[in-house]
Amino acid sequence: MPQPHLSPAYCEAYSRINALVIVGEGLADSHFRLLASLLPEDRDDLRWLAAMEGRHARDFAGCGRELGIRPDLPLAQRLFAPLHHLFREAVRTGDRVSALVIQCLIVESFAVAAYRCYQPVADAYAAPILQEVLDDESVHLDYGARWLAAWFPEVAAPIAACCERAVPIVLAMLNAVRADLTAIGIDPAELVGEFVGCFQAAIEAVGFEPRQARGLVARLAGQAVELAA
Ligand code: PL3
Ligand code: FE2
Ligand code: FE2
Repeated sequence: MPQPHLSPAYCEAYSRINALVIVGEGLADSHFRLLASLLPEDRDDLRWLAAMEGRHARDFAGCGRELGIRPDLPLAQRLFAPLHHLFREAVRTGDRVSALVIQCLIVESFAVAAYRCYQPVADAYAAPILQEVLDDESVHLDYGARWLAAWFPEVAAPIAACCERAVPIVLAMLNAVRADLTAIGIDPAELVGEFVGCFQAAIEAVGFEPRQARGLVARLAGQAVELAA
């Protein structure tokens, strides 16, 4: 049996996707540290979450090494830059709601969706790592959802405004790596569907009515489809 995981096309695509995951996890580490400075009352918890992200970055780097692949880190940094800048802007202006929405609701939903879609096609080394990481990501999502829910409905409008800016960025990132996702066995449309479902559930957990949540998410996802067309 040929080893589909090690064909040259697979390895090339994997070097870009693996880099995206390593950079995304590394940024999540730095974002939770910045959140710790923004929310001093939760500082220790947030530093703990940051340390989990640092571990994820190292574990995924190990997955690439295991396959003998060098991750394309500069490309991944370029792809993550717009989202990272939006997060930095929120921190700079002391906008705790936007910082939590970007990292805990949007980035973590992105991570959960990506890892769920990768699970069925993951190699034997990555599979157990993915399961552990998935459990951690739901803790990160939960932290943000609980914090925001405590301030709902006061924070409803700022949450929606932040989503308008940040969700299209994530969908554009996914679009930029469509071909690579397909090459490693992930259907990009399924990944977008998984992201939409996960993100909508997060928005509902914060306090939006299911109908409102569906409307917001459908509008943002629709814009991205137009963008791609
Ligand atoms: C939050 O803890 C980390 C955020 C990382 C987001 C990475 C998204 C990567 C998108 C496509 C990845 C497909 C899955 C491959 C897994 C090795
Ligand atoms: Fe993570
Ligand atoms: Fe996370």
